[in-house]
Amino acid sequence: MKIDSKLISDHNDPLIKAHQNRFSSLEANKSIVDKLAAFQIAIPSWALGTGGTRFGRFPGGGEPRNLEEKIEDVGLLNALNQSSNSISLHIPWDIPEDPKKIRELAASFGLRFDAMNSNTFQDQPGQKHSYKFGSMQNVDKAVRQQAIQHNIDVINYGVELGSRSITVWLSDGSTFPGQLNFRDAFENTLESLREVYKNLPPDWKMFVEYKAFEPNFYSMTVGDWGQSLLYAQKLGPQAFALVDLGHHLPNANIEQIVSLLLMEEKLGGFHFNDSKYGDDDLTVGSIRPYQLFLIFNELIDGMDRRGMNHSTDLGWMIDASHNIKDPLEDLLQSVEAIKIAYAQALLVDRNQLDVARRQNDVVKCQEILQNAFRTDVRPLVAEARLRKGAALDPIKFFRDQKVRDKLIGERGSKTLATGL
Ligand code: RM4
Ligand code: MN
Ligand code: MN
Repeated sequence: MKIDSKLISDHNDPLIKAHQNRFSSLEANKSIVDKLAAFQIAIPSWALGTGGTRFGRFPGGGEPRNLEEKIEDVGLLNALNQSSNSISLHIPWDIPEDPKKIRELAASFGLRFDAMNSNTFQDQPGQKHSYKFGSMQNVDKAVRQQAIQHNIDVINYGVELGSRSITVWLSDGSTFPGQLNFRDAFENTLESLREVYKNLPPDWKMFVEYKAFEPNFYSMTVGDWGQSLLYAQKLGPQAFALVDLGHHLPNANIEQIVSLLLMEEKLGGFHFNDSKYGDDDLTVGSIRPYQLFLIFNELIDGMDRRGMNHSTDLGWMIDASHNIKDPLEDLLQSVEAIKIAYAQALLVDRNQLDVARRQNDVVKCQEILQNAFRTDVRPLVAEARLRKGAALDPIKFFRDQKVRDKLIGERGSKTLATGL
């Protein structure tokens, strides 16, 4: 389904006056609209269908049945918000059978391919060795070799699609004390990652994503930012840590982690989501919007200090699972939440904050941060959309145009998307 730009202007026309009134109160901050317009967040191919828990899954209708339809869905999202001009693929859930065609299809929607993701956390039909006891850490060299080769295959697919990075998330670890020699597991994993790293094209990045728990519950071999950083440092300049917001132990200070990884030039990218308890993969900003703002505050501080380009120098991606909401509406909410947090963080008066810190004026420091956080920046985000020809209110558009019903009409009510 392609969205006609005339439909978007018809949607915007009756809303524009109210928008202009709201925007006028933020005129003083209009310089950040360009930054907001440039900021793009990649959509994961595995989050376009309904997710589930280990207890059950309740699929909705009209879910994309194949990679082509997933690309269409991301094209649709991007037409509505002009903020997601790329898709991130998980292999083998989304193998591009004809990469050239797939690349052209994506380009016809104005999309490119973000990070490629490998999967050595599930066994695939016909696979020779099992990952039951880990992949890159495995005590058996043949298993490690299989995992290495899979990652190399993923890079090769990515090269054909024009991607420039691979994200390696390993479920490796142990579930019971004594099961694993921690050092051997680390060293096997490092050696395996090195083999993959050797196959990186020179303009590629490798993201090493950590996670504190699940599916292993006693130890994880890439369990926290310290371990990710160790791997990334040992691998070389093309390797970086990747922060998934749901992968920390409760109450971790993620903004501090981000700040230090940036300082070490080892922050590669982000998987945005939100959570209450663990890797809940909920809509970004639905539970802890203040934390998200604090993270963006550190991101901007650290990136500006190093002269980095906000929109292109780190990998920005959503990694979520939509169990009870329409996946497309959920993704629109997530992208909006990210842009709101980014806009609020751009409002922080860094000079004033610096002065207040030097004076140990704790109250003032908090005031500065919270003044920014409590500013309603939604008109700025909407203005950025408007300038790019997107919808002022993407969810309203989605509902008014009955997009889901149309997708059900095209694809049927009993479709199942690959993914989580
Ligand atoms: C993991 C992790 C990875 C994602 C898989 C599906 O928990 O977040 O990034 O690829 O889930
Ligand atoms: Mn992730
Ligand atoms: Mn996760």
